[in-house]
Amino acid sequence: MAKRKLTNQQSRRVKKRRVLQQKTEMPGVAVSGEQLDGLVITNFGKKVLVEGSDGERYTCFVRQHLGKLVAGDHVIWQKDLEPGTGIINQVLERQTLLSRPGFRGEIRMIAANITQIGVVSPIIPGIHPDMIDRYLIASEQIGIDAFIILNKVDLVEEEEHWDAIGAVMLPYHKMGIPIVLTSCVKEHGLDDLQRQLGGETSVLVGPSGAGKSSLIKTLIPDLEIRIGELSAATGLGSHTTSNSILYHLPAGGDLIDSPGVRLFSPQPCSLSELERYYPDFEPFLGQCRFNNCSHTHEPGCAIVEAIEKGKIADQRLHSFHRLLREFDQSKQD
Ligand SMILES: Nc1nc2c(ncn2[C@@H]2O[C@H](COP(=O)(O)OP(=O)(O)OP(=O)(O)O)[C@@H](O)[C@H]2O)c(=O)[nH]1
Ligand SMILES: [Mg+2]
Ligand SMILES: [Zn+2]
Repeated sequence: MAKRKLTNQQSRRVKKRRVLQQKTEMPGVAVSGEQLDGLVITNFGKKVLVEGSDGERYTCFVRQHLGKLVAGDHVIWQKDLEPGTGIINQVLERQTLLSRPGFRGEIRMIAANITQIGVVSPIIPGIHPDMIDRYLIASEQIGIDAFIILNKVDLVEEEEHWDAIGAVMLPYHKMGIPIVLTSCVKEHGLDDLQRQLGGETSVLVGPSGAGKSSLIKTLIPDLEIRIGELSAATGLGSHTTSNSILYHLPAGGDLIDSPGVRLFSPQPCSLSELERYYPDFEPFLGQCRFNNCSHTHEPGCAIVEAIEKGKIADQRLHSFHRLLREFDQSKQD
């Protein structure tokens, strides 16, 4: 385990370095027809909003063979005749990509070249550990870090509620995952959040209404104006987020806002791979009576025993079982 962790950490560092390198390698000076480097701010259907190395935004067509693009993509593009427009000729290799399976099994991209995932969970109506676990698994699959934002702390009315919140969050705390408490209404926890985001390219994920866009608005004071500019460029409104959008943070780092997802799923994987994404199971793995134990109904299951002794939280095995069933189902489809 210790060895694997080290390797994971190393690969995270390498990925982060590559993302940063790709950014600093972007040359400047824009001349018409010249191949330029750009950063995809958002994809709005047939066109893509690109930020050139001059800091200006350009509405670009995408050459058909390139497929879909997503916020965070690094591209090579050229200016078109009409001012403020361009054509994307190439997408640079993505160092990281967060995606999810769509309804028809197609891949839906959420953000590219990210170095960490911020899972936003509103405290009210309630924290869903299943949802948190799914994003933690995705971050492990991609090989980047994750942290948790508990938003809307202003809505907690009774002190006792905090005990319940503490109990749900304990497994994550023990796993060493950073947890930030925020309120957009009371502007609480923003310094902590800023610290967590500094120098990284992060994506905020979580259910619709969690407050992802609100958090970004509180972090970027002049955002209202920029959202206006963006809506004008894309023709989209600015309420429920429908496409991922990249923002530069005034204090450093980039932050990608993503549309709320009702039920996010990580990439389907085998039982033994899934076990690896539950570091709290690790001390007990290999101790079940059957070596292909699924930790559901088998006698002599060391994981179930650890739960009975309070060494693993119930909620974790619950999310594990749900994912196992879901992955089995997807195999049969
Ligand atoms: N009380 C309270 N309300 C909040 C807080 N943060 C956001 N809200 C409200 O929650 C609602 C949803 O906020 P959004 O920021 O649009 O949520 P979102 O996660 O971006 O949602 P999608 O774009 O649909 O995925 C809005 O009415 C916000 O005003 C908070 O800290 N406290
Ligand atoms: Mg939003
Ligand atoms: Zn077992």
